[in-house]
Amino acid sequence: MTEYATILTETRGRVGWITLNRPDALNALNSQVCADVVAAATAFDRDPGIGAIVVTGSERAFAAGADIKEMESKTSLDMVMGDHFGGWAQFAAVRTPVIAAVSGYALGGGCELAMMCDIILAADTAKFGQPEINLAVIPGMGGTQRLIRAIGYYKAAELVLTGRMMDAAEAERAGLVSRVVPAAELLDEAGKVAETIASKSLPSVFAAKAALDAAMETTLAEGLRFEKQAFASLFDTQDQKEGMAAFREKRQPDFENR
Ligand code: CO8
Repeated sequence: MTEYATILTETRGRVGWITLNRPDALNALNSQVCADVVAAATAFDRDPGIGAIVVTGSERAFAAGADIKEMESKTSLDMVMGDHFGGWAQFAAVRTPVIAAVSGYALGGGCELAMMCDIILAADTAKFGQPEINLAVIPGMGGTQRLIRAIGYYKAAELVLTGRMMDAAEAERAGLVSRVVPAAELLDEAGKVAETIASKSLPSVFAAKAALDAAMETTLAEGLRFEKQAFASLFDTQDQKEGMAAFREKRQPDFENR
């Protein structure tokens, strides 16, 4: 298993785990974190033995944002040429479902990283926000776009324009998090969700994620066209035959691709 400077990685069964590991900086996302997370997620994504990925942080912080100290002296040209935007876009594009297990602060880039994932499980201690406005900047890793799609314009606008944080309960009511669990159970729950996904047939999981992604990015008509095609394409897989035969024969399916 590759060693990374700012994250820990582990494979448990068919689940790849990425743990942000900059405790002194509340897991602030610097360029090394970006490179490490992208490399680890890409490696898991290319491994047919992996069916789901969990990204988590520490009890105190999922991630308290992009690294302010690293960004402070940068020019706009530095920001563009540094290509962190491209790196994070690569993370958002992995085919394998990613579960964010969020405990403590998920602020700025931390909230945006969680929103690049497919499922957000929050500990009851989690706090979400886009406080960039307090630094005289704005969200830069998707916050203005993904937050609106998740919780609607008016709530997103209030958070982005005031920098206010939401606790886990408010985030769940708003639709930002999939589920809130007691902090002590967060990692177990994330593991269970990931194992459940990883037990399915991989081509259908990839197709489902791609169709869900399409819904975030395109019109209803385009999305429906995409879904119809993806649905039909799965009927050429052995796993579809096995899944439907197993239903008819009242047994568990034994998928080839998992
Ligand atoms: N960057 C760098 N260091 C950080 C960050 C950060 N985002 N957050 C915390 N730290 C460091 C602190 O400086 C401190 O270090 P030190 O002990 O050396 O002084 C250590 O972590 C602990 O932090 P605090 O002492 O502040 O802990 P508190 O419990 O008092 O406060 C908070 C916790 C409320 C989370 C506070 O740390 C805070 O407000 N952090 C900043 C939150 C923030 O503004 N985040 C947004 C950053 S901007 C951003 O994310 C832009 C995203 C788009 C980037 C696009 C690039 C591609």
